[in-house]
This record gives sequence, structure tokens and C-alpha cells, in this order.
Amino acid sequence: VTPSNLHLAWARLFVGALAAAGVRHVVVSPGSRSTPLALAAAGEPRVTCHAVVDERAAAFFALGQARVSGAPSALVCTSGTAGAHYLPAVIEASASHVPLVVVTADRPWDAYDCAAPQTIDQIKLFGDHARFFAELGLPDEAALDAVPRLAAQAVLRARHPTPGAVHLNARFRKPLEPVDVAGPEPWEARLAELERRGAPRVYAPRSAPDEAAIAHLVDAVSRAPRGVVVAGPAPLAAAGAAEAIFSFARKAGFAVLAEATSQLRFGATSEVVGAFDVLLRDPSFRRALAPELAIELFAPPTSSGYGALVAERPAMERVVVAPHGWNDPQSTAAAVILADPGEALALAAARLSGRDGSQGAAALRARLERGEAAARAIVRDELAAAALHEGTIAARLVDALPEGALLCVGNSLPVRDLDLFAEPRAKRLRVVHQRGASGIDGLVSGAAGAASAAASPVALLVGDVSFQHDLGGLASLRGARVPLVVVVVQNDGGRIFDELPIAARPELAAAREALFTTPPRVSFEAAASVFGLRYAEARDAASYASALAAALERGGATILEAVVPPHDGRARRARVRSALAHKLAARADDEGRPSW
Ligand SMILES: Cc1ncc(C[n+]2csc(CCOP(=O)(O)OP(=O)(O)O)c2C)c(N)n1
Ligand SMILES: [Mg+2]
Repeated sequence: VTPSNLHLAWARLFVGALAAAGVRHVVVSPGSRSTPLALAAAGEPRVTCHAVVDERAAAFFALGQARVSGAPSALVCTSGTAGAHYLPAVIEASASHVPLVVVTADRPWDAYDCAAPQTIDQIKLFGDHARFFAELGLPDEAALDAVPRLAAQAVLRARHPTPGAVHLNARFRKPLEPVDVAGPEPWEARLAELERRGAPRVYAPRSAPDEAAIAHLVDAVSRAPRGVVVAGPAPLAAAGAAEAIFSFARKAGFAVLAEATSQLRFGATSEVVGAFDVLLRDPSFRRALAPELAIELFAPPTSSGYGALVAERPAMERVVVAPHGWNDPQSTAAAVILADPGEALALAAARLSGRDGSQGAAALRARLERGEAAARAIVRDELAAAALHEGTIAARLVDALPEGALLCVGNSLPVRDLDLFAEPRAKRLRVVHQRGASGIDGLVSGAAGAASAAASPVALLVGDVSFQHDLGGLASLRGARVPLVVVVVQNDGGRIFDELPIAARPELAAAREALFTTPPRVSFEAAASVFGLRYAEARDAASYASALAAALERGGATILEAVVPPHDGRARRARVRSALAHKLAARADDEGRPSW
């Protein structure tokens, strides 16, 4: 073979085109086969390179970055099983519509299926979880023109029409490192010309909401005076839709039920109902509320109370508005409007005359507002305790974070406790969540990635089992430049299983503990020390608050283990629910109809 630097030049052209198309971060996992790509990324001034050894962690890291930046991050790994570790994050990216560009290096075709080392079938490795796949073959002088085009195309497909991960498989033949060659190589002039020209600029169509969809919304509101707007998990950019959503709701006379992950809860410029989950878990409240119309925004709500309402009221018209996805797990939506909720509701609001006066709407809103006030009072009582509990952990974290901070929240009970215990407020926080496939995986890495793309302090609220699941992610926390606190809710295992029907079977208690709850019982302090991270432990509310303040004051990452009695959270949630039911029942009028 004549020594050539074609593969390096090819990679430089490719990475340059990714940068031109908006990629700002490249997450590289080490390997030899990907040498040209890694070196090209290192030499590209428009991108920042991050090294993450474990490809599973690397992919969640890139996902966290993309959730914050809104732009695709690129991933680069070597051949063999390396790329397979990307799968969970690729799935989450697909389910939550986050753009990613995955580049797996591969060996030449002649090494395939002959026991050559580190060679597997990487074609369409992610199946339909990738929005787009391209086999790039070996760098080929004759195909240089197509390299910037392909990079631009991959970025386009990662963002449009439905954001998600794309997969490019790029083959390289040795030598993978730069070689000394005598004189200019034949393709050099062409390459210089292509680099000068850059990548094609891509203009995707701007999709505006369908006119008929706006008419549907307006018509639904005028037909059904008793309605609500329900905001489920949303991307960070949804904060920009807040004004339009609130103005629509005001004109319709509807309350806005906002989950903690909706970007409408912290930084709300208008009153929102944050306690709707606990309110709707109460059967009599659901009956009394009796909405005729629900306009659901973004991903399906996490709330099981809302789920119960939907199940119980088949006649309630559900109109789902989200830019991507068929967000109707109940299969009972009357309309699915694929549109940006802010844009759709702004257009609809302009057509509403302002029906605040509608009696039905006002009564429903008033009932929700009274319910919200009652729930907040009960929750505040619960938060006044000196003892540290799962509610205090979530609520005090929201208190401690400064305006504009990023709050990453794990699945299982943390996302639910945030909903129950952290009341709406004017302080603006951006909430990063993993509600696409609702995995407990990659959460530490995701927060580390979010921090690498953020200029503000970052917190992660995560369960102990979830934290253990991504211990490898601690390696990525070391580089945190912003203050980053990982609050681990140490409740001795996956306590969500205590809330599931299996917990009602005493004969299954031992199996539940061993196979479901799986208390980690490992030292997180030692884990922090292995990775050179600060560690603090809190066992009461006061020391928790001061540990939080200390962690947020300093740059870099702190693991804050918040230790609570294992069965306490469940008891408290139940107590909040029953106190609320009691309060709601006390308001029932003479005929026994709750006046709430
Ligand atoms: C990748 C993945 N594996 C398993 C699950 C199932 N699962 C849901 S919650 C949970 C336990 C989580 O425990 P922990 O993080 O301690 O949270 P807690 O329930 O105590 O709030 C498990 C295993 C999942 N959602 N995702
Ligand atoms: Mg736990």
C-alpha cells in the first residue's frame, strides 16, 4: 500500500462539515480504528472534544449536552462492541426527540466474518432507533465531494423532520495515524478546494401549525367551557412557549396544570396548578372537577392522577398538542395536533374572544385553585419537619438552586416527589428529565453532559439504585466547570416498588426485597473518593440545606448523599394524600357533593 493521509483528510473534511452544520461538541471514546475521526475532532476549532471511556456513559453524556444546547452532539467510537453501548441513549434520544450524530469506526469489508479482531456487523446496529443510517465505506478519493454533503445530510436527519439519533458507519484501513509521504498527494488540491467551499447550507421547511388544527382547537374550546390545559414533560425550549400558553389559557378561562418537567412550573409568570397529580388521585375530586376538555401539551403527563381522570372520563375530549410523536398512550385522543404548542396556542388564542366569564370554566378553575391552595398548605406542613425526607430533599433543592440553574431529575420517585413537593414559583429553573423511555440509566452521565454545555449551576436529583446504575458516569463529573451537585436519595433501594401492587402481597416480601428493591448497600462515599469527587452526607433537613448551599457555592462536582428512612417516603406521601382527602371532604356541601 502506498502510504497516504487520505483517511485523515477525509475525517477532517467530515468533522469540519459537522461543525459547519452546527455540531459543537464531539464525545470521543478511545480506540484505534477511530483515530482519524478523533484526531480530526481534536483539530477542529469549532468543536469541543470530550473523552468518555465507557461508550454507554459517553452516549448519555452527549444526550445531556444536546438536551441543553438543542444542537446535536457527535459521538465517535471504535469498532466492535463499542458502538453497541450507545444503544440505550440512542433509544432515549429517539423517544424524547433529541438530536445526536453517532459515528462508529469500522474495519474494511475484507476483515468481516473471518474472525478478524474487534470486527462485528455494525450495519444498522441501532435498527429503527436511528433516524438515518449511512455506510460510508472506506475513504475514497473519488468520493471526497460527497463527504461534506453526507455530514450535512446526517445533521439534517438528526434534526428533521423528527429529531433523534442518526448513525454513520465509517471504515478505515491502516495506517490510521499520520504518515510521512514524499511530495503532495494527488487529492490534496481537491481537498483544499472542498474545505474552502465548506458544507452545503441546509434550509429545512419551517412547519407552521395546520390552519385546520387551529380551527379544531378554537372549536373545542367554544364547545366545552369546562376545560383544562395539561403540560407534561417538555424540552428546555418549551419555556419560550410559556407566554403563549398562559395567554391561551387566560382567554379560554382554563387553568394550566403544569408538571415539574413542563418548563412552566419554575419561572411561571402566571398561576399554574402544580398539585394536580395529588388532587386527581382523589376520586371525589375527580368527580367534582368533571372537565369536558383537556388540552394536553408536550409528552404525556407522568401523573397517575391524571391517568385516572382520563380512564374514568371517556367522554372528556382530549386534544394532544406536541411537535413530535403520537403522544396518546391511552389511545383515546380526539385530536393529535403535531405542532409547536406555543405557536399553535398563540394562533388559537388570537381567535378566542376571551371567555373568562364562562361560569363552567370559572367554577372549574376555582375548584382547582382551592385544591392547589389546600395541597400546598399540607405539603408545607410536611416540609416544616426537622427530619429529612424525600419531600424535603426535592423541595429544598429547588429552594437552593439559583435563578437559571439546571435541575436534572431522575426517574422513579424523584420525578414524582419533585411534582408533589416542589410548588410552582417565579424562580426560573430549567428541568432536564429522561421521560422518553423513562430509564433509570445514564442519569449521572446525562447530568455531566448537561453541565458541560451549561454556563449555570447544575443539580441532579437521583435515586440510590439509579445512581449505582451509572457509577461509571462519575468519571465524567470530574471535569465539571460549573457547580454541580448530585443529590442521591438514599432510601435503601428502589422504593417505588413499595408503592406498587406487589407490595400488598406479604408472602412476596422477600422476593421483592431481593429482586426488585435491590438495596445497593455500597459506599457512595468510597465511590466518590475513587473518582476524586467531593462527598457530603446529610441526615437532617438543616444539614442538608447547608450541604446544598456549600456544594453550589464551589465550582466542580459534589456527591451529596441524602439519607432517609427507607419506608418514610411512602408513609409521608400517603399522609399528604389522606390529609388532602380529609380537607376536600370537609368542604363537601349539605348534599355530600364536594364544594371543591
Ligand atoms: C434502565 C432501567 N432499568 C430498570 C428500570 C426499572 N426501574 C424503575 S424504578 C427502579 C428502581 C429505582 O430505584 P431508585 O433509583 O433507588 O429510586 P426510588 O425508587 O427509590 O425512588 C427500577 C429498577 C428502568 N426504569 N430503567
Ligand atoms: Mg431508592
